[in-house]
Amino acid sequence: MGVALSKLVKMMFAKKEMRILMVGLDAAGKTTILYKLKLGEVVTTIPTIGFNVETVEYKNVGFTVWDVGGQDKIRPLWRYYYQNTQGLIYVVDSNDRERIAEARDELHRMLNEDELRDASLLVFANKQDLPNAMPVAEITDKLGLHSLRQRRWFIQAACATSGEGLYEGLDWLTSNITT
Ligand code: G3D
Repeated sequence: MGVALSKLVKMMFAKKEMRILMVGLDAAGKTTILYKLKLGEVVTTIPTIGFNVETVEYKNVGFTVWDVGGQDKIRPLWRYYYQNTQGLIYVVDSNDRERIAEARDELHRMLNEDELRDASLLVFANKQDLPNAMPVAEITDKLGLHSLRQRRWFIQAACATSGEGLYEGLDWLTSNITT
């Protein structure tokens, strides 16, 4: 009885809608990742001027993707997408040394949002195929990941164009999401 009940509870939770947000600065490689994963049809919507959102529904999981950074006036609209978010994927262009500080600031700003308090964080250190790409340890340091408290996080080296590292990262995320 006890076991059956706990199984049922697990199944009910498995059916729960959940949301994964994938964000990062523009040109980090988010769209490339989304298409490479072949989860389904990617739908692009523009809820308001200058705010472009891509979504894919895969089973009971919704993936929502947009560019962080830029205009302050659209930021409050992001909150609409924070609800039910169990996983945050942050994509970084490992080759973009000029904007790594901006990428760090944007990441920490999002992590400070109350509704993302319990979301697990997966960072894709993307574009590892490029010869001048910063290695994972350097990106970890520059993003200040070690300073994160009470947050489950993981950084994965990736190359979105070849697909390398993508499934390893998602495996971690799905095993580390609180349902
Ligand atoms: P975004 O959705 O985060 O804005 P995109 O970024 O997916 O549009 O990618 C921006 C550019 O980076 C694209 O090039 C894309 O092909 C390239 N890119 C994405 N991932 C990788 C990678 O792992 N390695 C390399 N070398 N390039 C990558 P274009 O030329 O189409 O703008």
